[in-house]
Amino acid sequence: MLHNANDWAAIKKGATQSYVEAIKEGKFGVKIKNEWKRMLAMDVSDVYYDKILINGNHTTDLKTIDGKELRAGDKVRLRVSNGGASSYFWLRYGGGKITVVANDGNDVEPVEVDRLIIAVSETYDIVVTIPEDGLAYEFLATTEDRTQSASYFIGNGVKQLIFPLPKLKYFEGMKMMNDMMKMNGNLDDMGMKMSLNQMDMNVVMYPEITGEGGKKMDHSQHSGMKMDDNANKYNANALADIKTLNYAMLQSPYNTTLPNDVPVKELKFTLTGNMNRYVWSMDNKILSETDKIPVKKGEILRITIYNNSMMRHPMHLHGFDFRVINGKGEKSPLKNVLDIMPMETDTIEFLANEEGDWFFHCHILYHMMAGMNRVFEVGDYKNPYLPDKAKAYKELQRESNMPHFMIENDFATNGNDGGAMLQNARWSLGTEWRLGYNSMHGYEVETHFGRYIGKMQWFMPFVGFDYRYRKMGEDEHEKNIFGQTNKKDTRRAVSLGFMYTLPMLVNFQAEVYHDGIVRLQLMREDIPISKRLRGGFMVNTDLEYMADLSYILNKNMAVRTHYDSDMGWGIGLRMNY
Ligand SMILES: [Cu+2]
Repeated sequence: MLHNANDWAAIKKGATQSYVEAIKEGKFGVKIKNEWKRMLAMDVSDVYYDKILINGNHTTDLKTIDGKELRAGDKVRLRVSNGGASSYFWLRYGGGKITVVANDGNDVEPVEVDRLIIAVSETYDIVVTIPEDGLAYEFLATTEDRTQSASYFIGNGVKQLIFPLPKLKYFEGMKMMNDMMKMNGNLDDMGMKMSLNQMDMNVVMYPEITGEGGKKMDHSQHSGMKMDDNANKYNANALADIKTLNYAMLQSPYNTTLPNDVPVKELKFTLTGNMNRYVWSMDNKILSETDKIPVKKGEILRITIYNNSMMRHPMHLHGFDFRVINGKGEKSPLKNVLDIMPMETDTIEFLANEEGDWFFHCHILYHMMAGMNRVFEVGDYKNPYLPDKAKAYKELQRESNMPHFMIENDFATNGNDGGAMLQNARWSLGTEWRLGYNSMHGYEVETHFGRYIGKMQWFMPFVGFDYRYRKMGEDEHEKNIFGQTNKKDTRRAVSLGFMYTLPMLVNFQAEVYHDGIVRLQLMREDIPISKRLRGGFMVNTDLEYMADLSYILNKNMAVRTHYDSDMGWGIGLRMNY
């Protein structure tokens, strides 16, 4: 749904990455290479929200605690839980350092940082200090895409604001993705062993770490560190004086080792998915394509997760805290949500000593609903509230692969152009129509039912059904470039074919009809010319062609003008849902 709609969310956030914007920044080559590798615009967070709230308010003043007025030197402990559906937040404080003392409800050895990012559903307990009387210091939560924030002012007096985070350098991010993305859609870490959020490729987009676009920051004070030093290329803490929390810095105050005399079950998962169709999975399988994973009660489950997708995923486990293997040995920290960035590999382990069906899922709710989940079935438990376990699991599988529907139509001066689609993670039922206002222009409806293949889902074989009616003159007939002719006014045809996404995001479609007629077609929609202007084209071997331009007005409307070989030139209003 998110990605079948138009680019309204990106337009609202000022996050579009169109050709015009790329040219202005001298990054047109980067944009073209990005599309050559079949990637859409960089997407830091998919969804646009109108407002960000802390405890229900956009701005909050914390002046007293338990009736006692806050004063200089007071330490305030905040428990910050990220209750967002899909947003990560940067947490920063205007009154000095932030001391992290607990994570996901588990104590950690206090660690002092300048900032931290909190993943969806993570919890951090932090301590901040009021440095001076007469000021109220801002604690600011900013969305990862830096377009929204909410404030919490701690102390009494004049509001002391913290500087807002500068706008992301999207084209730098795009360049980085171009380097990482292989032509086959897999990611290449270029020899870096990435884990625990220590290397953050996104730093290339952060002006406060890597400088304003183009010019590099002066890092001469970091002796022995060169900018092109591959080992630290994405290490935010090595690149700048801003200290950012990562999971390697978390240490439990207690010994968290698991018993060494119980069996260990090792599991490996690869996080998979693709932006183009917004399908998210594990090992390229969604929940509805997998069974529950049986675990014996009392076993240790050790899980290694590799993220081979382009987005970060906050993986959450129900029922247990797990140890994060982060180099702290006996004092490995306990967590129940672990954010895994693209190309990272992380290992977690826990003692499965509680019977039950335990959900393990990405906590970006849109990914969860897309099927990026598994269920661990620990022991053979009985739950009086769940008499039919098999049926309950089927229901969960169904819910995590719900079909979504979209429809659009261009009400134009030369006819109606439109389409409708019903899709889930694998299957697609789509129909397109071109309805002229008279019989010479004709009516055409094409329906395809297909299945997407592969992790990137560039390939979709389908069966099709075409209906077209066009009143032709006496000696007129339609002839394609293969010399095959259609003499009939009315044509009903069944076909077999496939769609394939070519570099530059061009869709190639090949189709053979039951009467032997062959049709090849090239098509691209939504070419991002400028912030709101989109172009598209279609050519096929029936010698039909179409070109269009549309200007996005809002989430559901665009003004569209197009030229069609059957119906000529037209202008209209395109509605999409
Ligand atoms: Cu996810």
